[in-house]
Amino acid sequence: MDKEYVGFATLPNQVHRKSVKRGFDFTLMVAGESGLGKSTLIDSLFLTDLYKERKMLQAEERISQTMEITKNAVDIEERGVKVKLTVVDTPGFGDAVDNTECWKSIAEYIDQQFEQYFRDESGLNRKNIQDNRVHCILYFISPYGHGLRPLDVEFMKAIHDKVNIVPVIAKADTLTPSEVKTMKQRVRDEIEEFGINIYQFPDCDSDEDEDFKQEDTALKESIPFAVIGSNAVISDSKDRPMRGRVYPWGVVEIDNPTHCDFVKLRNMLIQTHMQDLKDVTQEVHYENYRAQCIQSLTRIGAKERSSRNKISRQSITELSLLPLAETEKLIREKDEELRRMQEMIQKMQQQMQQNQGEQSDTL
Ligand SMILES: Nc1nc2c(ncn2[C@@H]2O[C@H](COP(=O)(O)OP(=O)(O)OP(=O)(O)O)[C@@H](O)[C@H]2O)c(=O)[nH]1
Ligand SMILES: [Mg+2]
Repeated sequence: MDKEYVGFATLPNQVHRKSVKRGFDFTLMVAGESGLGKSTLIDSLFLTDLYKERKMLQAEERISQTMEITKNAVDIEERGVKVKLTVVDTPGFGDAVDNTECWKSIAEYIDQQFEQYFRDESGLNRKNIQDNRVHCILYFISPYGHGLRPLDVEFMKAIHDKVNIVPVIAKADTLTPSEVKTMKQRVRDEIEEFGINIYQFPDCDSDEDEDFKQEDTALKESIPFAVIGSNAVISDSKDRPMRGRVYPWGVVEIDNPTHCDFVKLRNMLIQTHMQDLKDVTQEVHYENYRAQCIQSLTRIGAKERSSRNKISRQSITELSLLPLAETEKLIREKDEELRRMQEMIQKMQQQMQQNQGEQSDTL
């Protein structure tokens, strides 16, 4: 694999065209138990780009424990398509009895990005919005358990209405191929059993060619992706550098498709499914958020009118959506929008009457 760039050469033409003008914003987040290799994997997936200034690591370098939510962004341009890729790393859950705080801060982060987008969208500069919404979250599942742990279920359910969840089995090098297979099946069954909504890969068109269909089926059957991360660069038999893990009994190559699903995951994220992940974020997750927001605002608006501009601070805090000034601003903007629409309708009606008048004159 070419390590010099994150390849967009294979982006479908349609997506290509759509994105040329305004560029692409894509945000990927990782979450899961501490020590499962989240930081290592994103480093492996996007290292060259995320740490461009830094030289490629020659020897294994320790990645320290992630202590807070960290954002890393990189601008990529290929064949005229600009992509701003943001990777959000999060601290893993620990052994604490109550780990709710961990996933709360992640859920809050996702909501904050929606809130920001909602404000920008209602603002004056709506043409140049920077999209920081989280388009995909890789959820790391421990390879040491017998499937999902209660915390995994709790976490995924807490965020499954907000973001596209793509589950991955961490440190797949610690499992044999048949163990990986069993584990994948179990996780898939449990996801269904517990009613967790993970990202649904879209069906491929029936008129696609056979190769494409087969690839698509293989991709769907790989879920949850078994991944291996490494920040060590080793040499292969032809002395070419590659990422891998060295064991007394052999070498694990992370971008060898027979060793793990690393390449599948990478291609899925940055090539084949990036647009769909963005579409689902916009059409499902963000629309949900927006509908809730507008509903709450309408309620506040009604209250405001009925109490003659006296909004009680308490009612707003109860809804705890936006600061007071923001809320008022949004209500004003919505009122203004309504007024404009009414004006437009009036004008159209006038014009129609005029037209009718002219027609009957000519008859
Ligand atoms: N065997 C194996 N070890 C891995 C793999 N990925 C990472 N590790 C090792 O696991 C340890 C923890 O990796 P990190 O990437 O820091 O894990 P993390 O999930 O970011 O942990 P937190 O930041 O605490 O949430 C490191 O010693 C890594 O070298 C893997 O795929 N297989
Ligand atoms: Mg980490």
